[in-house]
Amino acid sequence: MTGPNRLRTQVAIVGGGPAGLLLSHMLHMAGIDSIVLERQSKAHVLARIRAGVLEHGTVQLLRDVGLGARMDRDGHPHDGTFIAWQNRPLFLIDTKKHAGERMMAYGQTAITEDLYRAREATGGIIFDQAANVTLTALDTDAPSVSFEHVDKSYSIKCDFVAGCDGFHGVSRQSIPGSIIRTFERVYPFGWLGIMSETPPLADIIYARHERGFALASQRSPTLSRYYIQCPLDTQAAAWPDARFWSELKARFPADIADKIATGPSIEKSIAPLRSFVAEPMCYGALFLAGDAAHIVPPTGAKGLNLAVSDVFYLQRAFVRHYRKGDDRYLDGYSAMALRRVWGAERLSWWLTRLLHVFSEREDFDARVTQDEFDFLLRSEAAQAALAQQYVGLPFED
Ligand code: RFL
Ligand code: PHB
Repeated sequence: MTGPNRLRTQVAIVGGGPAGLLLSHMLHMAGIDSIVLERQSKAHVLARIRAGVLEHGTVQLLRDVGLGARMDRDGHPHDGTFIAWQNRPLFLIDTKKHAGERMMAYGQTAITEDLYRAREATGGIIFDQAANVTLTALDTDAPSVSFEHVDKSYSIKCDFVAGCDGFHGVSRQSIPGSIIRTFERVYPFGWLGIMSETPPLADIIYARHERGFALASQRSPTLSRYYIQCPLDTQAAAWPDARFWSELKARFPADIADKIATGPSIEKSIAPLRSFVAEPMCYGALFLAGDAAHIVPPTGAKGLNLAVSDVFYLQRAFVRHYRKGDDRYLDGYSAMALRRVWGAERLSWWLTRLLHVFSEREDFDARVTQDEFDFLLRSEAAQAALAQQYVGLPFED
């Protein structure tokens, strides 16, 4: 190991997922330099299959920063998401009608590819396979980040550190325990997801059935994404494709199940469900964004969208700092970001409770949940409230 090699940048960004790459791209557009440190290889980052549904604000922001071309060509805009509840009429969370805005099905994998391409085209510095990333002197005016790459060690002097390294990253853990407070809820089930090269259903549909929750989603006209609620100890190997398809179809009404085109899966994985928030989202020169600060269960499709809104607030704060010497947005970053975070946490928690089967739930709770859905079917006001939250709250000025 040689080094340390000394580097200097304005913003050191830990994590090269969507939050870190988008921040780096937006800072570059504003003339602010950054270095991105990513633990995994680029191939690994681009192979991860995750989110698929973008809020209107996310779509607009990606267009505004020059990342809209492929999304507008290949993404699938839609008027909302359906809920197929066993023995009840099909219900649409109608974002077009109640919020005047549409959503977009476009995969996180594709967004990450678009971001990598944009950063590489403009000479962005991304160290992938960066090992032992360590944040130091965060509460001083000389913060730094050290790491190892290939057979060299490096130390970056910077003005700020952006912690965009996801739930398992080092950034949040670098905040002293006496400063940070965390809030958590774990759910007694996960989602088993598959990707298949089959034409998807025309719409995104959440299914609520006594056998458990299921979801039909999409990535392209020839690529489908499906999920089923599963026990936490489920092994993907115990779910050969035939078993998955038959369980999936059993959870949808027969007329929808008949339209699901089956075929070999090209990916199969299990994700546990968790709600988590860390407060505050900053400490000295460190600012957290995305999954590094908060996790939502995927039921509301909010995780990636929250990462994008955090990045919007954070880049604006850095731009004000460097251009105008105005730290109002930096000082207010955590409080402003957390207002949006808690809104999404509440919606994701509520939809998760509404749509999943909790085996330990008392009969009383099950009836109340049933009534919540029946009220939604009857009440335009409840429909509008859900649609406004699902489509995403506007960014604050
Ligand atoms: P990421 O994507 O986890 O990226 C963090 C990056 O940091 C790297 N890293 C480190 N780098 C350097 N040093 C370290 N010590 C490091 N530790 C970690 C990691 O390798 C990684 O590359 O976080 P980010 O950027 O904040 O993005 C968040 C989103 O990925 C996440 O919220 C969404 O995927 C959540 N999500 C969904 N969000 C939506 O908005 N809409 C959806 O439809 C949606 N569906 C989903 C989802 C997440 C899912 N899973 C698998 C949890 C569906 C699923 C199944
Ligand atoms: C997805 O397409 O992966 C997806 C869609 C809706 C969700 C979560 C994930 O709520």
